[in-house]
Amino acid sequence: MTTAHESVTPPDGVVAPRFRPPAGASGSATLSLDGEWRFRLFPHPDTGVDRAERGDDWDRLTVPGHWQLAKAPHAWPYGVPAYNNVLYPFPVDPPHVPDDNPTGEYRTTFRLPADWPEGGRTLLRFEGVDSWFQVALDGEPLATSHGSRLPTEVDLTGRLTDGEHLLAVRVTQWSAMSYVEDQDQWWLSGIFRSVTLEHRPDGALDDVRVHAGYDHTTGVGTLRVDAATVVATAGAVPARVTVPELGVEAAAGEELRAPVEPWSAEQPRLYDVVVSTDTETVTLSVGFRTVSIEDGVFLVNGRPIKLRGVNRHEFDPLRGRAVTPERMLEDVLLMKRHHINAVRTSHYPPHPHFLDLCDRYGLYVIDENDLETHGFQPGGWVGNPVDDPAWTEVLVDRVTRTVRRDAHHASIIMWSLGNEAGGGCNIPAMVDAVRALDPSRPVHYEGDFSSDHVDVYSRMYADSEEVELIGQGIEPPLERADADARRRAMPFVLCEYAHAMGNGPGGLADYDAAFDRHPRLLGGFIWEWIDHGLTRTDADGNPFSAYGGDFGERFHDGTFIADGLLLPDRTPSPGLLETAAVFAPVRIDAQADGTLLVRNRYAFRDTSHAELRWTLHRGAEELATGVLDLVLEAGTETVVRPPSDLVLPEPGDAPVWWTVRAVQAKAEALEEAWLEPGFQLGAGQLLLVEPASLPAPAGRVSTEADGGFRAGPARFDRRGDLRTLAGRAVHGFRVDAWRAPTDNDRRPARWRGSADAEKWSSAGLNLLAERKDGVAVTADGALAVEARIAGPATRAGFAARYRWQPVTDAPDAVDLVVDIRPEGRWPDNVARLGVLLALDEPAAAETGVRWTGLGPDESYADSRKAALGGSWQHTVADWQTRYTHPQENGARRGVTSAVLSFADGTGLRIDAGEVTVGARSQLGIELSLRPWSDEALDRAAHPHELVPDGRLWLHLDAAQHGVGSAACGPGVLPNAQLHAAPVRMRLRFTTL
Ligand code: IPT
Repeated sequence: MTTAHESVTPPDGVVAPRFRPPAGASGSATLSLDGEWRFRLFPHPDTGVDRAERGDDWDRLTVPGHWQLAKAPHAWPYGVPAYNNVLYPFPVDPPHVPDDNPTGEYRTTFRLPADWPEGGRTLLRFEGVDSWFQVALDGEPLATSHGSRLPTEVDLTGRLTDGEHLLAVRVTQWSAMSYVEDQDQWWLSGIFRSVTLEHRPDGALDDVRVHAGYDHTTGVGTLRVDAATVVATAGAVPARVTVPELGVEAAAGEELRAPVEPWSAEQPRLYDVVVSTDTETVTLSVGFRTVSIEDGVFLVNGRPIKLRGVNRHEFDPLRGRAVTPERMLEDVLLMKRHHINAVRTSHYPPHPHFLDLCDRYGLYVIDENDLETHGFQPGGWVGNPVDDPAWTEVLVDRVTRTVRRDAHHASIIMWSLGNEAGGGCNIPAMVDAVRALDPSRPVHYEGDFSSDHVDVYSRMYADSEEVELIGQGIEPPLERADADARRRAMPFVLCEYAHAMGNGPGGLADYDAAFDRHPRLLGGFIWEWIDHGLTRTDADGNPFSAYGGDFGERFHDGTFIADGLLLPDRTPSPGLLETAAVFAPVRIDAQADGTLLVRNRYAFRDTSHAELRWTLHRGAEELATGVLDLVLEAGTETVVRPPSDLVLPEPGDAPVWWTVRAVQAKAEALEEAWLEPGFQLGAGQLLLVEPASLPAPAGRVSTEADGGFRAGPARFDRRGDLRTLAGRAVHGFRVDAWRAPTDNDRRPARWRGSADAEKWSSAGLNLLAERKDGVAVTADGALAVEARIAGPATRAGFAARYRWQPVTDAPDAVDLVVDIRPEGRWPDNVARLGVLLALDEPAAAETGVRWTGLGPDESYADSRKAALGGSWQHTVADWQTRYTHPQENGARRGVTSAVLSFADGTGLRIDAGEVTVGARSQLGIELSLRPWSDEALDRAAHPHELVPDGRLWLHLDAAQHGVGSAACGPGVLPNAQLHAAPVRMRLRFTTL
């Protein structure tokens, strides 16, 4: 038996999908039905409730919204959100879904306003209902629909009176359509986008198709608007088209030509286009632009562009996918402010207003159809709707509704059929339908592995080495020569890459460099924009970001939902800051010959809006400043060096840097001045003067009465264990090689081999212990402590030598040279190499830290473009990155000195002298500070579970392993791997 919500037929009783002008474009009357509705949830679709039932005594629930989140973050009276990535949370048996199928009955009443126009037609429009629904007016069933992220219109003409009307909507959580809406996100149900009544005058502009192009050889824009009144009587309608700003006018269906400023994401120029009939006027925001593919290169307005993009799911930590216009604007502005120029609307059409914002602020969009059937993959794709003719009509309906809804947006440069939906007969059917409606945009679908049907070669998570081969056009061939030749002539896009889960992504700069090198590479979309952590409160009322399993779901995918560049509350993660630095339109990079390479990476604009300001600085101390007189044409580059008359100071206690920043010189002409003068468009620096080396220590340790030792502010017991430093008890001091694994460390690179974190624990790195092998005072007065550090059950270990020596004329200082030598067989990499120091400090979190080194934010060996040399300050609390799932975070690299200011007014200064890892010597150490241990960090499931333990934990590392992107892609590349190697570090501790 197949019930209505299990039927595989297109929506029924609805208005035929149309190229509807965007909301607000017409002056015709509308009435919003958003607000408080009556609601009851039933366990089965067969609710037994009459459609004429008003539900006056039912619960109240806000539309738009998801019923699971109706009382978030405190209560879940209507079932909980549940997170699945790939797998269906019900038996795979299409089109059937379980009997246990939460079903919401919604009721609202409305009256037409007194001034509602006479005549014409009235449509009821739903922008998005998840997943299947039936609509009844005044007890009479009118329509059934689906396509959660697509609009549905129901014609109410002839049914509306002056009186009150009862609207009843029954929504099921599961339906046959759940099989094609298996995106990696929370399952959330209900009327989650707006509901409106829309008046359509007779002779209205129901269907408006905009064809706008730009000829870059002549500078002429072309425009044709096809207008039709389709709701009542299908057919063209006589309409006038004017572009007031251009002073041109034509009849609908005729082509207009005029010199224009083209639209691009860099300069999102829009023109008002006014289309009018006798009864309706519609004002559209039109961008003139042409997308083309020539010689395997993707062009906008005749120029090659690069997509520096992100995958965006709609998400709000309290409202789920019911995102507000404010959130959408916040997303767009955050993207623009971080130099993101493209969005893939993974994996469904977003709220239409988001696309208005992309047009207006300038983002290239791949608009993706609401289609994913990933849950068939584990079963070898058997039964996949995408390869089943019974589904053709429904799938073509879906994708054409997408095109019709969104085609007027200049920002959309490609259509995407969907995501992870396998292959089969419905792929060409959808492609043909899309091309028939809109031949002006290329079609994308990554799942068409041989690119037989699509226009661009798309992949996900290919590593940068393979991308490099594809860029050169020398990737391994497809078996079929014709398919291979066709694909080899296509531009290449990474529809997903640089999986941003937790601490990461590492290696973004390697991809970006490849994109720049090869015209075939169109760029890509980082996975993904935001962590979908839903806010909930724990038993004590503390709010936290919940991921899979946190609502008691028994079948879920845990932390994998937290893989974005933004934390759930939209705090930019260090990964987003790195993205901004790597994607910078004016890239400034140090070169081996001591110069800076400045590249204008805009496709269309010169850099006259930017000022290149330089400073010569020692730490935070400014020594000289200036401005470089430089304007680069689009796509050009030049080399700059410090002015020849620049006077460099003698080496002092901090490195001297020449830092060049390209900054916005004047505000852009957008209404909301999102781009303020001073906004950074790119930055780079040169190290001009290394700090003076630390003077040799040359003091003598003293022996204490109890057999222990003293060296300046450091006291040791007779075994050579450090017991106090700077007047604080020491709870531990030893070589360390482990870190609280990141989400990337926990997974094998591209699901092959074993995860780094596993290798580390099998080598015992998470359980290291130290054995003292000897303690002696050397002839020159130093305390030399020999030790061996190793974990259980392994012969591998580290031989360490700590050499402590007081500093002549500096009674508050002690010098330490650490030598670490790996012994035995080591896994192919280790997490870190350095020393761990735990000091007694009740107010560890409030401890201030001022450091000279890279900053102000964390950086890792493969995520380091954002960090710049200088002097920075924080508290230990602020030093932490609160990743949604706690893990290693906060490393500051290149640290030559750090001053800790304790709550009691005392302080400790740490200086780093020479540091070598293997044969390589480097400036400074990597510093990490925490008010809790790595073990506690590793154990915590959520950041709010971490509580200071009364100690200050310091990692003074020579190096740390990179972060990579193994959570769903390549691991740490060879250029950022840390192998067990001999290490030497000189450190100096001074009590303040
Ligand atoms: C890829 C999906 O397309 C995306 O939606 C997301 O789930 C991502 O993985 C992981 O976060 S598919 C995967 C098989 C590469």
